[in-house]
Amino acid sequence: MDHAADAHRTDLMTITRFVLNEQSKHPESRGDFTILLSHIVLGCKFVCTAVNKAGLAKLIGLAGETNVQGEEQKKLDVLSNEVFVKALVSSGRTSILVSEEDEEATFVEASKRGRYCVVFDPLDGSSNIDCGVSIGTIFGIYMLKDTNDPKLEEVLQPGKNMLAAGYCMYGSSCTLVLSTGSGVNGFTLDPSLGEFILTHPDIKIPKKGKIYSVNEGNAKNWDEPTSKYVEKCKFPKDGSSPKSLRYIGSMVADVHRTLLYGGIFLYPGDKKSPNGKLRVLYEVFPMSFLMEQAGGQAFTGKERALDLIPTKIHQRSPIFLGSYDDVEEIKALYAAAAEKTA
Ligand code: AHM
Ligand code: MG
Repeated sequence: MDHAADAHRTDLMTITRFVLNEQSKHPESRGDFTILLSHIVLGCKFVCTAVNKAGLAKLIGLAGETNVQGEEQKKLDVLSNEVFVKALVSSGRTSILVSEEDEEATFVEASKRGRYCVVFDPLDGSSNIDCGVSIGTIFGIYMLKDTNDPKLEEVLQPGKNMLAAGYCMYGSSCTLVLSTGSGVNGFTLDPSLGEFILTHPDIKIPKKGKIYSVNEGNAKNWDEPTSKYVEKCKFPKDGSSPKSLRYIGSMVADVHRTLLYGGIFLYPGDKKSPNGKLRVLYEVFPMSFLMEQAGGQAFTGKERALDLIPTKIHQRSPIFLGSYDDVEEIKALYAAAAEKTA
């Protein structure tokens, strides 16, 4: 056994230690957030294990079929939703849950209620499961005003009111990226310990990037500012090099790369889908929160993304997020277009 290596491991910063440290800066806190987060972390570990086994689905039975025990196999996204709903309810710290998988919000029964509302996409990018591409869980957390009388309005709030946001990426490693409103930190699951370890402290997105990320198959229906922007990425007129295109089609993976390497991720509205595809509460807001906390920007084509006030829980919005300077350019193009039509 390598005792020297083990000795190094005693000062590992696990996610629980990290959040406890953060909480100790707020003497009034009662440890509720740490408990809530530990339940989210448990959900992520569970889904990570299930995703890793997905490639063996042929051996253990495909979704919709029955397995050897005669139980019906659940699709991974359905399973992930159940995992998170159960983990969040049993934390005793939540009152309202909004999941991409559930049409209606879940109101937690009175005996298990707590101070938080969690909005989440349990398994985003699930169309990528069968080919083993990275997928992820996205979440945002709001604090309730009144635990005795939770109302849907508590989650129909602008993203800037979120207390915390994060995602977990199930890729070549399992990475959890979290912000509690004072910077962004990344943790990687150490499978031998079963713990998320701080591997990416205080993530800052480069001020300008060399990558743009968008589904160009929709270009035919784009509006003028988006078309002009992408044209500029490919044929810059200021003597700079063209940007590279990277598009995985899995928001967590595309945003994770953007956060670490810089650049811009776009899911614009278009003639067919004026509000784009991505959902405000559990896709656009958490990712915009993280981007801003890392020094980047997030814009809807009209306003700062985190200022948007949603009126429906599954509402969609166009989104442009990433490096500060890159988002500044697309903002300028939308401002110019708005001026022309004014
Ligand atoms: P989903 O919530 O149904 O999985 O869809 C969301 C995903 C995102 O992960 C990704 O950014 C986007 O859809 C890709 O969409 P498209 O295939 O239209 O490019
Ligand atoms: Mg999704």
